[in-house]
Amino acid sequence: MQQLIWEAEYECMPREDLAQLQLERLQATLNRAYKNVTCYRNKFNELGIVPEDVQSLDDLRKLPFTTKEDLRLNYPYGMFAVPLREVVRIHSSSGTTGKPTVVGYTRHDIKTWSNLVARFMTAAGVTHDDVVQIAFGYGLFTGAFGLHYAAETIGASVIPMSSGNTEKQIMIMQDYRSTALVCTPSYAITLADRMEKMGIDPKTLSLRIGLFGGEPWSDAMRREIEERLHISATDNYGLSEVIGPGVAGECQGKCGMHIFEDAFIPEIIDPDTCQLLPPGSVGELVLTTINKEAFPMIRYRTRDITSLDYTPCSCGRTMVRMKKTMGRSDDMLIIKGVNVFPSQIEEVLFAIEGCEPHYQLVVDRKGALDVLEVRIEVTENIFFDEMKKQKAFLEMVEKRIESTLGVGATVKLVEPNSIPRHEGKADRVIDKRRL
Ligand code: DLL
Repeated sequence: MQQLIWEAEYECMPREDLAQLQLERLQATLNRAYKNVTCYRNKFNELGIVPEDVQSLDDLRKLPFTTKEDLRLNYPYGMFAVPLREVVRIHSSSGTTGKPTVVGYTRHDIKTWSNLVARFMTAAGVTHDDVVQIAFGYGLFTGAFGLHYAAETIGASVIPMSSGNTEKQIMIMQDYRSTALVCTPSYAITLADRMEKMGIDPKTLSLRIGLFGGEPWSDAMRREIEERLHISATDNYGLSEVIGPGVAGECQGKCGMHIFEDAFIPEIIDPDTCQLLPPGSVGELVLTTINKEAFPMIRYRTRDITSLDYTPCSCGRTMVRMKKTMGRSDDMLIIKGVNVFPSQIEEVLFAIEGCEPHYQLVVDRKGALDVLEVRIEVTENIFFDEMKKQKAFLEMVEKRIESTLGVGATVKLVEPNSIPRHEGKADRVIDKRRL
């Protein structure tokens, strides 16, 4: 019964039925957006398109893309498809430059959102018996409220701890016997480090599941978190412009995040040419919302680089899976002509014994070339080892980076605890070219 309340019945739908549902919802969304949002109407008119031109899902490709720039130009409420009096919640993107983007939800949207997040939390193993500690910051960021409402929808007990205050966070985890942890993967590492320092063995806690999202993280980092916190760590993805968390989440098979296709239509495009790419290709994820009222997004360019996997999943869900994202195209570094994502370097570092999970990338320009320095914290043992051993270690790390990524980097060892720790999303790149 509960499953039906959350609309989870869509998750195992035959794909032909899903396509029919998507088309009906898409047509209704396009009609509302065209009628109520000047920006969409103008874009459609420029191309000579009306919503009735979309008669099949393939027709989606005729439609114009929406970008962050469109949201900026229509700041704050220009993209809303309902009057403000119907909006019950306002959130904002976590962008650090320029004006933030503003997103709104009707009462119905809040219910849709809670159901979607409840679905990935359930897929990850959360039940009404869980005690869910939310360590995302409460505020304009969508992370905390998104998971909070969903955990309540499931009937779990929610601890709205918010971010930071790491020692208190750990004390509450112990005393209130939290079983599920919600935060960014980098904060999970910060928590593990602090527990180690405080002499607390995570095995003595009740924690069993981690629901991590909001930033890219490698499989190597997942293994590290799972081992150190003794939990099952799952990934979930979303972005405020589209809904917040609740776009996609992993099931317990952990082989990609199921995108909730009854609410979003995903496409993969080449970020340079904007051409649609065939199934399985790596490219930029484009999302269209099909059941949101206040803030419909048509072909929104997420800038996130991933690929879609349509092969059947052992869990029985028929919804497509997106691979862990490599990061945003804006975060991609081009070093000596080679495209490098910080998450690829993370994968290499985490596989090396003696590297702590704390690193920083410094990009600079020497003459006409971009150069990369990888700063890594090392275990106390290696740091205090004699110079010869340190040198051999550095050479080994540099070789691994070069052979995996095809580009050279200078590796520098830094003192234990010298790289800033993260309470929310990690910021690991110092780009001196932009200073
Ligand atoms: O980070 C929404 C969210 C909150 C998702 C909590 C999951 C959990 P924004 O602040 O708008 O919204 O940032 C969205 O963060 O475009 C991605 O680049 C990145 N991102 C989010 N989740 C993941 C993930 C929230 N699981 C931007 N893996 C997105 C990789 C992610 N990147």
